Amino acid sequence: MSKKRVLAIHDISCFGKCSLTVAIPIISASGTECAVMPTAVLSTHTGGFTGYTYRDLTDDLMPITEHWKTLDIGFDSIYTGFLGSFEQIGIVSKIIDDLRLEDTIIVIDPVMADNGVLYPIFGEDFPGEMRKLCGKADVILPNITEAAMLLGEEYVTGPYTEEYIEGLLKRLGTIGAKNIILTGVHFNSGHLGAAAYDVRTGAVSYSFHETIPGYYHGTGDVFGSVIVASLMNGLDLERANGIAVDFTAESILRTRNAGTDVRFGVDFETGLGKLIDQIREGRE
Ligand code: PXL
Repeated sequence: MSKKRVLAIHDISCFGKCSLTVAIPIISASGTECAVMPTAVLSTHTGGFTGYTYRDLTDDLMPITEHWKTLDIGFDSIYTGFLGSFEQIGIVSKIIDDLRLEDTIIVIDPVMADNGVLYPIFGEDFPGEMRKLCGKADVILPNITEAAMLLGEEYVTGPYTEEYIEGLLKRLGTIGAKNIILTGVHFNSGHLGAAAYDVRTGAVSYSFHETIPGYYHGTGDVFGSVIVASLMNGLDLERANGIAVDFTAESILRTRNAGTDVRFGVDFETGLGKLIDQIREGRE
C-alpha cells in the first residue's frame, strides 16, 4: 500500500490533549503522514477551563490553501474537527472543494455539543451550517447530541433502544454523508460504544466496551483520529469502529486509574503500540 497523507483541520489547544495534539501523534504513529491546518490556537480547550486565550486563525486558512495549490500535493483524507467560528464552516467547505482529489476520503467530526448542550462559544445557527458541511462527507462522526442538533431534533437521554438509534442513523443518512459513526450509543448502563452505518447498503454494526464512569475531555478526537488512521490503513468502517471504541475506552481507563484531572485529556500514548499492532492485524 502506498504511503498515505491526511490533512487534519482542527484547533491547537496547547494544553489538554485534544484536536491536533491528539490527531497528529495517532495518525503519524499509524504510518500515515499528518499535515495540519490549525483553525485557532487556544491555551487550553474550552471544556472545564476558564480564562483560556483564543487566537482565531480564520484569515490564515485560504492563504494556506492558495499556497498549497502552487505545490504538487494531494491528500488521501481530509479530517475536520473543532472549527473556531461559524464563518470557518463555509471556508472549510471551500477548502475541501479546492483540495480534494477524486479518491480523497472526507471525514467530518461536527464538534459542537455534548450532553444535550451546544458549546457556549457557538451560536444557535452553528448546527444548521455544520449540517451543510456534513453533506460533503464520506464519514461523519457525531455524538448523540450533535446528531440531534444536525437534525433539528430534541436531545434524548439514554439508555436508548435499537429502534431509536437506527431511526436516528436513517434520518442522518438524508444529510448527504455516505457513512455515519454515531458515538455515545448505550442500550444499558454497563456498556457504551458506537454504531457504524453505511447509508448506501443500510448496514448497521455496533461496537461496545464496558462503561467507565466520568466525563473525560478530548475523547471524541482520540476516537476520530483512530478512525482516520484505520481507514488510511485500508480497514473497513466496522473494523475501524471496533478498534476506535477499544482504544478510546482503554485510554480513559488508564486515565481514571491514574486519578488524572479529567480536563487534562486521556492517556492515549501508552496504547499506541497496541493500536499499531491491531491496525496491522486488521489489514492482514
Ligand atoms: O475535543 C473537542 C474540542 C476541541 N477543541 C476545543 C474544544 C473542544 C471541546 O470542548 O474546546 C478548543
